[in-house]
Amino acid sequence: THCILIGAPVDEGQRVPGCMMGPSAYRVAGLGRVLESLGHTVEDRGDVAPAPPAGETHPNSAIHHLPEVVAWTNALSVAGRSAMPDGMPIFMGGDHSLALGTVAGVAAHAKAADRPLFVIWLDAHSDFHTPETTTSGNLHGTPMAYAAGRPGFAPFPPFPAAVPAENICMFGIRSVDPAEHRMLQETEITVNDMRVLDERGIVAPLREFLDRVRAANGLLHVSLDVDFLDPSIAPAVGTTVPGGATFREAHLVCEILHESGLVTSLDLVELNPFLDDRGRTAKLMVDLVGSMMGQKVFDRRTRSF
Ligand code: DIR
Ligand code: MN
Ligand code: MN
Ligand code: MN
Repeated sequence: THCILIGAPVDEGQRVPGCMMGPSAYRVAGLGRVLESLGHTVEDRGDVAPAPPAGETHPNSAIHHLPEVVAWTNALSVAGRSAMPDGMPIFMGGDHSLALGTVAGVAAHAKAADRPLFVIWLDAHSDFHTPETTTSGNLHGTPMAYAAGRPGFAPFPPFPAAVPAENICMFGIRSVDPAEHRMLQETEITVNDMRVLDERGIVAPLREFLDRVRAANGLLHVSLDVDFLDPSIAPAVGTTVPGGATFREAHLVCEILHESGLVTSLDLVELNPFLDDRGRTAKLMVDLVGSMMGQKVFDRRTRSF
Protein backbone atom coordinates (compact mmCIF):
# COMPACT_ATOMS: atom_id res chain seq x y z
CA THR A 1 0.00 0.00 0.00
CA HIS A 2 1.12 3.53 -0.69
CA CYS A 3 0.55 5.30 2.65
CA ILE A 4 0.06 9.05 2.52
CA LEU A 5 0.68 10.72 5.88
CA ILE A 6 -1.22 13.98 6.28
CA GLY A 7 -0.70 16.07 9.43
CA ALA A 8 -3.85 17.72 10.78
CA PRO A 9 -2.78 19.65 13.89
CA VAL A 10 -6.33 20.72 14.74
CA ASP A 11 -6.78 21.91 18.33
CA GLU A 12 -9.86 24.13 18.08
CA GLY A 13 -12.56 21.44 18.23
CA GLN A 14 -12.20 20.97 21.99
CA ARG A 15 -10.77 22.78 25.03
CA VAL A 16 -7.67 20.94 26.21
CA PRO A 17 -4.73 22.38 24.27
CA GLY A 18 -2.19 19.92 22.91
CA CYS A 19 -3.74 17.98 20.02
CA MET A 20 -1.81 20.31 17.71
CA MET A 21 1.28 18.34 18.78
CA GLY A 22 -0.25 15.07 17.58
CA PRO A 23 1.29 14.92 14.10
CA SER A 24 4.76 15.57 15.54
CA ALA A 25 4.28 12.84 18.13
CA TYR A 26 3.30 10.31 15.45
CA ARG A 27 6.38 11.22 13.44
CA VAL A 28 8.62 10.98 16.51
CA ALA A 29 7.02 7.65 17.50
CA GLY A 30 8.01 6.27 14.09
CA LEU A 31 4.74 5.88 12.21
CA GLY A 32 6.47 6.14 8.84
CA ARG A 33 9.25 3.72 9.83
CA VAL A 34 6.75 1.12 11.06
CA LEU A 35 4.81 1.31 7.78
CA GLU A 36 8.00 0.96 5.73
CA SER A 37 9.12 -2.01 7.81
CA LEU A 38 5.86 -3.71 6.81
CA GLY A 39 6.69 -3.25 3.13
CA HIS A 40 4.56 -0.21 2.43
CA THR A 41 5.70 2.94 0.68
CA VAL A 42 5.30 6.12 2.69
CA GLU A 43 4.82 9.67 1.52
CA ASP A 44 4.57 12.38 4.19
CA ARG A 45 2.72 15.35 2.73
CA GLY A 46 3.44 17.46 5.83
CA ASP A 47 0.87 19.34 7.85
CA VAL A 48 -2.20 20.84 6.22
CA ALA A 49 -2.40 24.63 6.51
CA PRO A 50 -5.93 26.05 6.63
CA ALA A 51 -6.92 29.36 5.05
CA PRO A 52 -7.36 32.28 7.46
CA PRO A 53 -10.65 31.94 9.38
CA ALA A 54 -13.48 33.88 7.75
CA GLY A 55 -15.56 34.96 10.76
CA GLU A 56 -18.61 32.66 10.50
CA THR A 57 -21.03 32.86 13.44
CA HIS A 58 -23.75 30.61 14.84
CA PRO A 59 -26.83 31.25 17.01
CA ASN A 60 -25.67 28.56 19.46
CA SER A 61 -23.40 30.70 21.62
CA ALA A 62 -21.79 27.66 23.25
CA ILE A 63 -19.84 27.00 20.05
CA HIS A 64 -16.24 28.17 20.06
CA HIS A 65 -13.69 28.46 17.24
CA LEU A 66 -16.30 27.96 14.53
CA PRO A 67 -14.44 29.90 11.81
CA GLU A 68 -11.23 28.01 12.53
CA VAL A 69 -12.97 24.63 12.35
CA VAL A 70 -14.73 25.60 9.10
CA ALA A 71 -11.34 26.56 7.63
CA TRP A 72 -9.85 23.21 8.70
CA THR A 73 -12.84 21.39 7.23
CA ASN A 74 -12.34 23.01 3.84
CA ALA A 75 -8.58 22.40 3.79
CA LEU A 76 -8.74 18.81 5.00
CA SER A 77 -11.53 17.96 2.60
CA VAL A 78 -9.35 19.08 -0.29
CA ALA A 79 -6.33 17.21 1.10
CA GLY A 80 -8.35 14.03 1.56
CA ARG A 81 -10.01 14.12 -1.78
CA SER A 82 -6.74 14.67 -3.63
CA ALA A 83 -4.90 11.94 -1.68
CA MET A 84 -7.47 9.19 -2.27
CA PRO A 85 -6.62 8.43 -5.91
CA ASP A 86 -2.90 8.22 -4.99
CA GLY A 87 -3.01 5.77 -2.08
CA MET A 88 -4.29 5.42 1.48
CA PRO A 89 -4.42 8.67 3.40
CA ILE A 90 -3.57 8.43 7.10
CA PHE A 91 -4.65 11.65 8.81
CA MET A 92 -2.55 12.35 11.88
CA GLY A 93 -4.60 14.53 14.25
CA GLY A 94 -5.47 16.71 15.78
CA ASP A 95 -8.80 16.55 17.57
CA HIS A 96 -11.80 14.73 16.09
CA SER A 97 -13.25 17.86 14.45
CA LEU A 98 -10.69 17.14 11.71
CA ALA A 99 -13.03 14.34 10.57
CA LEU A 100 -15.51 16.97 9.41
CA GLY A 101 -13.02 17.55 6.61
CA THR A 102 -11.39 14.17 6.12
CA VAL A 103 -14.65 12.24 5.76
CA ALA A 104 -16.00 14.96 3.46
CA GLY A 105 -12.95 14.60 1.22
CA VAL A 106 -13.16 10.82 1.18
CA ALA A 107 -16.91 11.00 0.48
CA ALA A 108 -16.33 13.36 -2.44
CA HIS A 109 -13.83 10.88 -3.86
CA ALA A 110 -16.20 7.94 -3.33
CA LYS A 111 -18.96 9.78 -5.13
CA ALA A 112 -16.70 10.56 -8.10
CA ALA A 113 -15.48 6.95 -8.17
CA ASP A 114 -19.09 5.72 -7.92
CA ARG A 115 -18.30 3.51 -4.91
CA PRO A 116 -20.31 3.44 -1.67
CA LEU A 117 -18.51 4.77 1.41
CA PHE A 118 -18.58 2.93 4.75
CA VAL A 119 -17.34 4.36 8.05
CA ILE A 120 -16.10 2.62 11.20
CA TRP A 121 -16.08 4.95 14.23
CA LEU A 122 -13.83 3.63 17.04
CA ASP A 123 -14.58 5.99 19.93
CA ALA A 124 -15.93 6.32 23.46
CA HIS A 125 -18.27 8.98 22.05
CA SER A 126 -20.78 8.90 19.23
CA ASP A 127 -19.81 12.43 18.02
CA PHE A 128 -23.37 12.78 16.75
CA HIS A 129 -24.11 16.36 17.75
CA THR A 130 -24.92 19.08 15.25
CA PRO A 131 -23.86 22.68 15.82
CA GLU A 132 -27.46 23.25 16.94
CA THR A 133 -27.51 20.52 19.59
CA THR A 134 -24.03 20.70 21.11
CA THR A 135 -24.07 22.01 24.67
CA SER A 136 -20.30 21.78 25.21
CA GLY A 137 -19.73 23.84 22.07
CA ASN A 138 -16.87 21.48 21.22
CA LEU A 139 -17.13 20.77 17.51
CA HIS A 140 -15.14 17.52 17.87
CA GLY A 141 -18.48 16.12 19.05
CA THR A 142 -20.11 16.64 15.62
CA PRO A 143 -18.29 14.93 12.71
CA MET A 144 -20.30 11.70 12.62
CA ALA A 145 -23.58 13.63 12.29
CA TYR A 146 -22.10 15.74 9.50
CA ALA A 147 -21.01 12.66 7.56
CA ALA A 148 -24.42 11.08 8.07
CA GLY A 149 -26.00 14.10 6.40
CA ARG A 150 -27.85 15.45 9.46
CA PRO A 151 -29.39 18.90 8.94
CA GLY A 152 -28.19 21.88 10.98
CA PHE A 153 -24.59 22.21 9.82
CA ALA A 154 -24.67 25.69 8.32
CA PRO A 155 -22.27 27.49 7.96
CA PHE A 156 -20.23 24.38 7.15
CA PRO A 157 -20.17 23.51 3.44
CA PRO A 158 -22.85 20.98 2.49
CA PHE A 159 -21.52 17.44 3.01
CA PRO A 160 -20.66 16.10 -0.47
CA ALA A 161 -22.53 12.77 -0.34
CA ALA A 162 -24.11 11.71 2.95
CA VAL A 163 -22.95 8.34 4.22
CA PRO A 164 -26.05 6.12 4.50
CA ALA A 165 -26.84 5.13 8.09
CA GLU A 166 -26.54 1.43 7.23
CA ASN A 167 -22.95 2.10 6.16
CA ILE A 168 -21.92 3.48 9.57
CA CYS A 169 -20.77 1.30 12.45
CA MET A 170 -19.58 2.55 15.84
CA PHE A 171 -17.49 0.56 18.33
CA GLY A 172 -16.52 1.29 21.91
CA ILE A 173 -19.30 3.76 22.65
CA ARG A 174 -19.80 4.59 26.34
CA SER A 175 -20.58 8.31 26.47
CA VAL A 176 -23.60 9.62 24.55
CA ASP A 177 -25.33 12.92 25.33
CA PRO A 178 -29.17 13.01 25.44
CA ALA A 179 -29.55 14.93 22.15
CA GLU A 180 -27.19 12.50 20.39
CA HIS A 181 -29.10 9.57 21.82
CA ARG A 182 -32.40 10.88 20.48
CA MET A 183 -30.98 11.49 17.01
CA LEU A 184 -29.17 8.14 16.88
CA GLN A 185 -32.38 6.32 17.72
CA GLU A 186 -33.94 7.83 14.60
CA THR A 187 -31.27 6.22 12.43
CA GLU A 188 -30.16 2.75 11.37
CA ILE A 189 -26.58 3.42 12.47
CA THR A 190 -25.08 0.39 14.21
CA VAL A 191 -24.00 1.43 17.70
CA ASN A 192 -21.80 -1.26 19.20
CA ASP A 193 -21.54 0.20 22.67
CA MET A 194 -19.51 -1.45 25.42
CA ARG A 195 -22.53 -3.52 26.43
CA VAL A 196 -22.54 -5.15 22.99
CA LEU A 197 -18.79 -5.72 23.09
CA ASP A 198 -18.96 -7.23 26.58
CA GLU A 199 -21.76 -9.55 25.60
CA ARG A 200 -20.82 -10.57 22.04
CA GLY A 201 -17.13 -9.70 21.87
CA ILE A 202 -15.73 -7.39 19.23
CA VAL A 203 -15.12 -9.95 16.47
CA ALA A 204 -18.65 -10.96 15.47
CA PRO A 205 -20.07 -7.44 15.04
CA LEU A 206 -16.93 -6.33 13.22
CA ARG A 207 -17.00 -9.25 10.78
CA GLU A 208 -20.71 -8.67 10.11
CA PHE A 209 -20.02 -5.11 9.12
CA LEU A 210 -16.93 -5.95 7.04
CA ASP A 211 -18.91 -8.58 5.14
CA ARG A 212 -21.33 -5.84 4.11
CA VAL A 213 -18.52 -3.54 3.00
CA ARG A 214 -17.07 -6.36 0.89
CA ALA A 215 -20.42 -7.31 -0.63
CA ALA A 216 -20.98 -3.70 -1.70
CA ASN A 217 -17.44 -3.22 -3.05
CA GLY A 218 -17.27 -0.23 -0.70
CA LEU A 219 -14.57 2.13 0.35
CA LEU A 220 -13.90 1.96 4.10
CA HIS A 221 -12.89 4.92 6.24
CA VAL A 222 -11.71 4.13 9.79
CA SER A 223 -11.78 6.90 12.39
CA LEU A 224 -9.77 5.92 15.48
CA ASP A 225 -10.22 8.15 18.53
CA VAL A 226 -7.62 7.60 21.27
CA ASP A 227 -10.43 7.47 23.83
CA PHE A 228 -11.72 4.26 22.20
CA LEU A 229 -8.92 2.75 24.28
CA ASP A 230 -9.09 2.36 28.02
CA PRO A 231 -7.42 5.32 29.76
CA SER A 232 -5.16 2.93 31.68
CA ILE A 233 -3.32 2.10 28.45
CA ALA A 234 -3.92 5.41 26.59
CA PRO A 235 -3.80 8.35 29.00
CA ALA A 236 -2.95 11.04 26.41
CA VAL A 237 -6.43 12.29 25.63
CA GLY A 238 -8.45 15.22 26.95
CA THR A 239 -11.70 13.31 27.35
CA THR A 240 -10.90 10.01 29.07
CA VAL A 241 -13.82 7.69 29.76
CA PRO A 242 -13.29 4.57 31.88
CA GLY A 243 -14.16 1.13 30.56
CA GLY A 244 -12.62 1.37 27.11
CA ALA A 245 -11.14 -1.18 24.74
CA THR A 246 -8.28 -3.23 26.11
CA PHE A 247 -4.86 -3.59 24.49
CA ARG A 248 -5.86 -6.99 23.17
CA GLU A 249 -9.27 -5.95 21.86
CA ALA A 250 -7.75 -2.96 20.08
CA HIS A 251 -5.05 -5.03 18.37
CA LEU A 252 -7.62 -7.64 17.41
CA VAL A 253 -9.81 -5.02 15.74
CA CYS A 254 -6.82 -3.74 13.82
CA GLU A 255 -5.64 -7.22 12.74
CA ILE A 256 -9.11 -8.10 11.48
CA LEU A 257 -9.30 -4.80 9.62
CA HIS A 258 -5.98 -5.68 8.00
CA GLU A 259 -7.10 -9.16 7.03
CA SER A 260 -10.23 -7.71 5.44
CA GLY A 261 -8.10 -5.74 2.99
CA LEU A 262 -10.91 -3.19 2.91
CA VAL A 263 -9.55 -0.11 4.69
CA THR A 264 -8.97 2.77 2.28
CA SER A 265 -8.45 5.75 4.65
CA LEU A 266 -7.72 6.31 8.33
CA ASP A 267 -8.01 9.10 10.92
CA LEU A 268 -5.88 9.04 14.08
CA VAL A 269 -7.51 11.56 16.39
CA GLU A 270 -7.51 13.14 19.84
CA LEU A 271 -3.92 12.27 20.79
CA ASN A 272 -2.77 15.00 23.16
CA PRO A 273 0.98 14.44 23.60
CA PHE A 274 1.09 17.07 26.36
CA LEU A 275 -0.91 14.64 28.52
CA ASP A 276 1.14 11.58 27.62
CA ASP A 277 3.34 9.45 29.82
CA ARG A 278 6.72 9.24 28.06
CA GLY A 279 5.10 8.81 24.66
CA ARG A 280 3.32 5.57 25.54
CA THR A 281 -0.01 6.56 23.99
CA ALA A 282 1.64 7.76 20.79
CA LYS A 283 3.62 4.52 20.62
CA LEU A 284 0.50 2.43 21.22
CA MET A 285 -1.34 4.26 18.45
CA VAL A 286 1.59 3.63 16.09
CA ASP A 287 1.59 -0.05 17.06
CA LEU A 288 -2.14 -0.23 16.35
CA VAL A 289 -1.61 1.26 12.90
CA GLY A 290 1.08 -1.39 12.46
CA SER A 291 -1.48 -4.10 13.23
CA MET A 292 -3.96 -2.48 10.89
CA MET A 293 -1.33 -2.52 8.14
CA GLY A 294 -0.11 -6.09 8.52
CA GLN A 295 2.02 -6.46 11.65
CA LYS A 296 1.45 -9.90 13.17
CA VAL A 297 3.12 -11.89 15.89
CA PHE A 298 2.62 -15.08 13.91
CA ASP A 299 1.75 -15.14 10.21
CA ARG A 300 -0.95 -17.74 9.72
CA ARG A 301 -1.29 -17.08 5.99
CA THR A 302 -5.00 -17.88 6.07
CA ARG A 303 -7.84 -15.99 7.65
CA SER A 304 -9.74 -19.00 8.94
CA PHE A 305 -8.69 -20.28 12.34
C1 DIR B 1 -19.37 15.29 24.21
C2 DIR B 1 -18.12 14.50 24.12
N1 DIR B 1 -20.40 14.49 23.61
C3 DIR B 1 -19.38 16.68 23.58
N2 DIR B 1 -17.20 14.88 23.20
C4 DIR B 1 -16.18 14.14 22.65
O1 DIR B 1 -18.63 17.52 24.03
O2 DIR B 1 -20.13 16.89 22.67
N3 DIR B 1 -15.12 13.82 23.25
N4 DIR B 1 -16.29 13.75 21.40
O3 DIR B 1 -14.06 13.15 22.73
MN1 MN C 1 -14.33 11.31 18.85
MN1 MN D 1 -14.04 10.39 21.91
MN1 MN E 1 -15.80 16.95 24.35
